[in-house]
Amino acid sequence: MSSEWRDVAKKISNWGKWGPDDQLGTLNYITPAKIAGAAASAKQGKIFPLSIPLDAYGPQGAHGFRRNPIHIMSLDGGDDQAARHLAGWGGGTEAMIAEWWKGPMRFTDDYIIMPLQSSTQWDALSHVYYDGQLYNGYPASTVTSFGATKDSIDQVAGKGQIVSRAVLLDVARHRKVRYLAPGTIISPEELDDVAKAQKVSIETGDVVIIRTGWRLNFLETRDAEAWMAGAPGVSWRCAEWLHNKQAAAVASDNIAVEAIASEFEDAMLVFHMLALRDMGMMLGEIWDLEALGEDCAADGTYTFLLVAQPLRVTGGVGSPVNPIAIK
Ligand code: UVW
Repeated sequence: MSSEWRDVAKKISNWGKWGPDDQLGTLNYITPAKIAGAAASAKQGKIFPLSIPLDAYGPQGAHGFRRNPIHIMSLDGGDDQAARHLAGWGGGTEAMIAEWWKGPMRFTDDYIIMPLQSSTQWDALSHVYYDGQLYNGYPASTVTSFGATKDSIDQVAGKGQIVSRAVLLDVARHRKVRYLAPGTIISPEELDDVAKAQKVSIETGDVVIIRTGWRLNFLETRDAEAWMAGAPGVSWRCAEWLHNKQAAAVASDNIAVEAIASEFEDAMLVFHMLALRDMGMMLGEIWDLEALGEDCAADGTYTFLLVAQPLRVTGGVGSPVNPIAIK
């Protein structure tokens, strides 16, 4: 059994750094001065939405606990004659539609049913735990059937916390491939090489966004199971790299930021454990970085303002997000 990652976990732990009650973790690096500075990196008025479509055709496979979002219409354009057809139906529905439909106004309504982790998303700090504890030492039992009472996504959303400067590290373009080969593991040394080639440095409070091109693999194959199992991504060793850079958060275009193939025989998703639980660093997953990557390569500007507020889901352990990069 390897204890190497546990030694690193102790070294990079941020527990207590922002006080015993902290639930924001490395988002604390985003100060008002940082936000004001980040706003200055929006110079050209170019906007890049970084979410994938929120629909039933996304990259979630048919495994146990997640599905693609399901969108259902509860009132549509075919309900124009609803008041006439409901005459005699009785109850509140007939009365309401008769009243609301008496003039020319009609409206449409819809629902979305989805796991909060099934599309472009943020993982909240309560999404992963080990040895019975979450970030900052809270017991895992604080994530109850009613939701996370500690380290939840609404802690972040309620404070409007995810606005900062972001840096795109385009690993796929650096390697001159459309997307990384299945199972590729990105080392911290490679992140340094990419940053150097792009002439950017990571500053305290930056959101680091790593492009693997893996979104293109899904669009080509539409094979959700293979897309997850073969996902390239960062090595567990990149957690310490991000810690040393004092990054505020990290995001990527794959399913887990890290490569799914484990570097340890006896532990999965080690980067998740180190980032979320030990460092208190949120992970952004399944982001669409294609248009942004092309633009950054074209103008040589890999830094921008990022506005990526999660939904304010009370007790949520994650949230869908439509991140916006502004150059
Ligand atoms: C897990 O893999 C547990 O979660 P995600 O990749 O959505 O963070």
